[in-house]
Order: sequence, then structure tokens, then C-alpha cells
Amino acid sequence: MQRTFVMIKPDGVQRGLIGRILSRLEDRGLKLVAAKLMWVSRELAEAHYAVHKNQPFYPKLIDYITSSPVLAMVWEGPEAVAAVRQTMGATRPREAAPGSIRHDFGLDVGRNLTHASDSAENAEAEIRLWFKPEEILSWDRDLDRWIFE
Ligand code: D4T
Repeated sequence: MQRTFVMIKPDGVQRGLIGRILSRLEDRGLKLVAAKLMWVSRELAEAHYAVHKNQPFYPKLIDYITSSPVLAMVWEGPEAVAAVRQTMGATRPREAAPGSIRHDFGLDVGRNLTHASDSAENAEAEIRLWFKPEEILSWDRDLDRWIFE
């Protein structure tokens, strides 16, 4: 099983979309193994988005992500990184596939509701950045044998 880091960004929390976004991941069969509602410090935001430091949108991105609480999570499943990215849809909501979260709930790239790790390596690094090891649970879900082959 693979793990991936997922965040519901401030717009998703403020718009009351936490339940609907989580339902889509649960419905798909992915398993939640860690979650916390938190304010993101500028330091954490800058570490998370370090790769975008020289992009013109970077200052607004940091302001946005620190503007209101986010829900940080770890989800588990077979090829969870790719599966969750697919459920989220393309970065730009107006280019995201119908049925994806970003298409169905969003319009602007600067309000694209969610983050999900884009590779197995980044997932491991992001999980380490956002969570302490003891905050991530290993648990058996009784349904697993009906979802995982
Ligand atoms: P995140 O990291 O938020 O899940 O988004 P993606 O992985 O889908 O996309 P990304 O890393 O390319 O972009 C990070 C973040 O920056 C915002 N952004 C991006 C923006 O405001 N303007 C832009 O032109 C781009 C490319 C949105 C997501």
C-alpha cells in the first residue's frame, strides 16, 4: 500500500466542503490514516512550497495557504498518489476533468481547494514535513478485503 499527503486548503474549509471532499476519497476506497485541522505557519508554508519560491504566484500562494485553517491528512491505498491526484483533477480547475473535485467545486487556480502529493518521493517528504510518526495510524478496516484485491 502507498501513502500520500492530502490537504483541504483554506477555501475548501471555509466553504464547508470538508465532508464532501472526504466522501469522495472514502467512496473510492482510500483509507484515512492521519488527519488534523491546523493553521499553517509561514515557515511550514514556505517549506511545503519551496519548489515554487521563484514563481510569480508564490507570495499570493503563501498568503492564501496561511489565511485560514487547513485539513492536513494522510490517505492510504494501492497507488494512492496517482489515484488521489486523479480524484482531485488538474491543478487549474477550468482544465480539470468533469467529476473531479477541482472541476466540480472550483474555477480559479489560486482557489483550487486541495493539495495532493505528485510523486511517491514527494509524498514521503510531505508526510514527514506535516506529521509526526505517532500521528499516523496503522489500522485494519473490515471492508478492506472487499476493496483491495
Ligand atoms: P498543489 O501543490 O497545491 O496540490 O497543486 P498542484 O500540485 O496541482 O500544482 P502545482 O504544484 O503546480 O502548484 C502549486 C500551487 O500553486 C498554485 N498556482 C499554480 C497558482 O496560484 N498559479 C499558477 O499559475 C500555478 C501553476 C496552485 C497550486
